[in-house]
Amino acid sequence: MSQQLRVGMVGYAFMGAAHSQAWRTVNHAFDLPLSARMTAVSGRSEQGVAAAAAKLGWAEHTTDWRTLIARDDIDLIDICSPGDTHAEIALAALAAGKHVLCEKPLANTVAEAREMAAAASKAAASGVRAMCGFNYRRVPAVALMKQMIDDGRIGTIRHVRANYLQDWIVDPAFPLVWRLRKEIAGSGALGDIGAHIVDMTQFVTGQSITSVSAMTETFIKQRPLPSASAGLSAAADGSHVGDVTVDDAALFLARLSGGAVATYEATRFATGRKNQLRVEINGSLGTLVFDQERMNELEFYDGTRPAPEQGFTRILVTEPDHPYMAAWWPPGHLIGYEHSFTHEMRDLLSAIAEGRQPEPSFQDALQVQLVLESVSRSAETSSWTEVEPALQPAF
Ligand code: SOE
Repeated sequence: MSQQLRVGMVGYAFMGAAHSQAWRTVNHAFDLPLSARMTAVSGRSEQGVAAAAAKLGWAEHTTDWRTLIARDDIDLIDICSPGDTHAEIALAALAAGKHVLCEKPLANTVAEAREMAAAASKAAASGVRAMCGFNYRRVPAVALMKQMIDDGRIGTIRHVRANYLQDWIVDPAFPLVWRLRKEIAGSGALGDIGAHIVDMTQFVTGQSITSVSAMTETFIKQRPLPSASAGLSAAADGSHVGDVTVDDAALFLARLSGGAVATYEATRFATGRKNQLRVEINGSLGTLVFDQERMNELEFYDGTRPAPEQGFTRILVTEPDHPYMAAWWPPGHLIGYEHSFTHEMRDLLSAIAEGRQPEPSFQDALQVQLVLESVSRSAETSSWTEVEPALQPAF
């Protein structure tokens, strides 16, 4: 019987459900020295969190996340709550000697992200680990993309072209939910989905974004207040609408540390695109393309082949020697979005068991936060903006 790693999760909405599925399956899919135990989940609504515990497979539930941190029978805190809660919960958990998995983006501000990265670095000295949940790194086709770039298969990288397109708030009648309020979410499409393509492109290329030139747009400026409009009161004129205080779309040019040039687009107004994350990397010897809507495939143009044979090939990323795939089905049988979270938990449990730093670390996530902040500043000033380096903490 492997040693248990007892988990307490904060939040039980979309990411809480995705993480729960991963905690339920990780030890059935992978042979690991640590076995996850879903000890307790916390949420603000007693009725809601009780139902979530039963549905998602948590042994206990609470309405106060602080009780999870106070328990000596919980080893890891998994933060799946909105961005305005990440810093307080992570800092308390690290101070209590708990490992931390925190959903992306790490925080709502660079200041919070810095404090979290410093606390994680300090905690690491006593074997406490912290990781940020950029799950798309763990899609097998993305991991294969990184391997092929690292192996030089497309040569020197010239272009990075990354889009993350959604359309769930195109309807002006869609209510003013928490993701549309800066004080809770920190930013809009930029931090929610732009963070993913920033992290993914830096991960697969091994290059970091050094400067940006950006624009953002909020197409619908006011929206109806949601029925349970916590923290919102009707407008002074009695109307039940509220101001959208985040970006609906963020677009930016970028330069990367290894000389590549890049374009990024993150929007919630790409009508018809439900969750299309697409990254194309052009190199001196070839091109690689990942499209989340065809997430079991990788397109590869090998410019080193004899001219008559050149063309884009479609690699079906389901072979046992493809990243993570030996755990699943025979070749040609596909996996889904939820498997990236199971792979995330596999890598986190392995790192904890082996006493090493899981990636992306809070320091890696701080660097993403610095890019996001530079994009916002560039959009506000309509100017090219350098990305401040994420200096390692003093200890
Ligand atoms: C946005 O709606 C969202 O849920 C992101 O927050 C997730 O990170 C992404 O994986 C799916 O879309």
